[in-house]
Amino acid sequence: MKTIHTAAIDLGATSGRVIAGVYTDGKLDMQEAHRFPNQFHVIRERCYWDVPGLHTHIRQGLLKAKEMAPGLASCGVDTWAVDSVLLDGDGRLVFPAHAYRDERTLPYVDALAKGGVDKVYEWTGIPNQAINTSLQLQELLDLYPALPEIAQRCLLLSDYFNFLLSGVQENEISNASSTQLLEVNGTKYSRDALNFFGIPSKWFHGPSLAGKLLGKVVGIEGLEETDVVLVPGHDTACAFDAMPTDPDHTDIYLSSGTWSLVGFESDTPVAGPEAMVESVSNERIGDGRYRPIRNIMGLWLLEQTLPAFRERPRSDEEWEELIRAAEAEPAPGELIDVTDSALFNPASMKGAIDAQLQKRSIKHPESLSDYTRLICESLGAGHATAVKTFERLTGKKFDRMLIVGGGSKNRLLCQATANHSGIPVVSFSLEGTAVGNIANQLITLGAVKDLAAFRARLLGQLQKTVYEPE
Ligand code: LRH
Repeated sequence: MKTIHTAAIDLGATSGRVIAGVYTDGKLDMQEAHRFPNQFHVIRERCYWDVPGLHTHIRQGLLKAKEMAPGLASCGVDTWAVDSVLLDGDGRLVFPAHAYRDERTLPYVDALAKGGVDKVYEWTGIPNQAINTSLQLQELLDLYPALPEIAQRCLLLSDYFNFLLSGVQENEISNASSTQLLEVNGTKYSRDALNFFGIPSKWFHGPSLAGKLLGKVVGIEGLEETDVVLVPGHDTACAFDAMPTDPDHTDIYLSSGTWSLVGFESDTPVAGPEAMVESVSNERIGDGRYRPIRNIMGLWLLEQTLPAFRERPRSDEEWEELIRAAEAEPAPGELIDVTDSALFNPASMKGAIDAQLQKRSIKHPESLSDYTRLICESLGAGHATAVKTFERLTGKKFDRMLIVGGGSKNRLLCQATANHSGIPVVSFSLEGTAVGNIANQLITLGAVKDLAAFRARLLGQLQKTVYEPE
């Protein structure tokens, strides 16, 4: 059978990578072509992404992937959700890209909570969150009333990198659904939501379903024959596509990284006032179906606590040591409330955690292993609450939780999740986002029939660890 070479360009908020996929005889091998750190930069209290830097890394990564496999058939881009760029009529950037942790949207969250939130949820199925594209654009439009004359198009970051690679401007549906501007009962942008936020409808087109060829790579010498595939632009959509779900089970999924995204696949949204109160986000799969999720703060809490400790781990061995020490700590009696907005982007995460505990008259931990135990245990409880909420709202019963992403390698987190939720947790130690990205390329190229076929093959190939509730 023919070997097919693809490259997943997978950008996360704290690191990016270009992964080369080698697909032969139904078996997928993945090799890292390029990995680089990513972070937002703060200039005069505003948070921005280094978009030109990311573009340079994408080009370098693709060239390395091409060196590894001269017959590179295709590439695809996925990124974190919600952040966007505005382009003028020539495709030129109107603003640097703002990052979603910028507090500029907080007054807009309050304003929406005071008026309109129910309507907006009814139209879009997306809850009121500071990160939403809707509020980010509303803030810019308030500051710059002439913006609609200058900006002709809004692309989420995955769409923008697709444009740089292929010359084609498309809004892809999975990332479009994170904007709070897509209608929940259809696949078009919601006129009501666009009008409500005062956002020009010309800024968004389509959106397109994932799974189409955008064209050949332009502007990178040597890649003229490589196709750019429109994969699900949202990294979480790709991660969920990679879940090697067993059709005999009723599985709930957790994509565990900077964020913990707990949810499942569905033909219908989880809508209504109760879903709104529970912050259910009706995001979309690349094929237009639903992926109701709850967005929990995730390992960001631990990543941001580390800098407060000189002994923070810097290698795999040191991480292993830290997790072992944290496992040996007694289970904490009281947990952190992981939904506390004070943990969203504090100057010091340790300080913010301590302040939360102090408010509740709880003594804060001392050592890094204590904090690690507390954070993992609290996240486990957060994951369990999300499972129970979905069971209550849908009448479903989930038998197992499948985990992919960085957190799937964290035994403490997986065990805490199993203990709190009372169901087995199955960890695949998988770079889910890159796998899902490549799966979508293979399906679009016609090498794999569909997602079900891909998952069945992947399942046969993977090692899994099962954490039973204790
Ligand atoms: C994870 C993620 C998540 C979003 C957040 C902005 O990377 O895409 O699904 O909610 O970033």
